[in-house]
Amino acid sequence: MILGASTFVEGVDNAFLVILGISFFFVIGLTLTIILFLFRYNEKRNPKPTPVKDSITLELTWTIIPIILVLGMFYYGYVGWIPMKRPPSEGITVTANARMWTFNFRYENGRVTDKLYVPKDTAIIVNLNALDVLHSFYIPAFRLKEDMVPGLPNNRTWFEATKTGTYTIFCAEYCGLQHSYMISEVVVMEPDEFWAWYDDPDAMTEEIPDDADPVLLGRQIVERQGCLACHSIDGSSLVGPTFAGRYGETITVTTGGQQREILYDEDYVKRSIYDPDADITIGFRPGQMFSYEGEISEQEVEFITEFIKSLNP
Ligand code: HEC
Ligand SMILES: [Cu+2]
Repeated sequence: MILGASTFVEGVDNAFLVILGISFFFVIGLTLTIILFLFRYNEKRNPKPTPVKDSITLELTWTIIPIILVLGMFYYGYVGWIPMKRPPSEGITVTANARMWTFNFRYENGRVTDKLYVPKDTAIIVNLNALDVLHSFYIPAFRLKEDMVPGLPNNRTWFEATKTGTYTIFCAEYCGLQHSYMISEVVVMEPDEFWAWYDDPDAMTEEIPDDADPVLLGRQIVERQGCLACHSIDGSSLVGPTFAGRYGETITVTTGGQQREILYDEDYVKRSIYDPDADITIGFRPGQMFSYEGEISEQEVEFITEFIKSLNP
């Protein structure tokens, strides 16, 4: 079987192999029977058909055997599925946020990352939080897939990784144009390594050094937040307008159904981030971008503004 690294792997793989085995048995068995009958009972060899009527043996055979097979499939499927539905009460809780088209992960100590870092052999309870549309949290190596439904209370899943390494997380629900870019990774570490990472004070401090380059910081935020899935920096239009060469221009937007001219300045960038549907850029659709209020601070908006400014020729 392909690489597996969680406690669910055995249950899911067993169910899969049992069903696959039964399917193979029937494909081969039925094909051989068809071929055999083709020779044995063709018109030349067997000119007079003998109808079979009321064969209790036959009836019982094709009732009982399929029942056993189907219940067998059910049994393996059920045994593999039940642990997924029973998250343990002890474990590390992480909140996975999904939005078009990125994941991020928030830990109980406030740490936010774009990859999911977890310790080996520990139960991880994942609260699933979809901020815009339906997404699905899918880690093939863990045999884990759970829909992320906006507004669904208690939407969660859990897993326990059994091998260190890096495994892919996919979004498995078509969620718009750049859906195929909605990929992240889960990094499984040894527990002591994980706790060192988790408690790392350097990673925790939000303080920004005085000599940090605001343009670079802005770029990092824009990359981390997944803005570039919708906004190019080379002048081309994606889902949203490009960031390049717009700053300081007078642009046309629709505000409350009325078209108006407006200056693309710091206030406009801020309003676009916190209340995207207030001014709709001409040629683009409302309802595509969702507010980042509460996720992007005012200071971060300033860095983003500096970054957008830097894209002017
Ligand atoms: C899902 C796609 C999507 C994502 C993700 C997205 N935006 Fe947007 N954005 C749009 C669309 C569509 C518009 C144009 C419609 C409107 O004005 O609301 C827009 C408009 C804007 C504008 C006004 C641009 C102009 O030229 O008029 C700014 C500034 C902006 N977004 C910044 C951001 C930032 C910063 C992020 C990341 C934190 C981001 N956007 C993430 C789709 C997106
Ligand atoms: Cu998605």
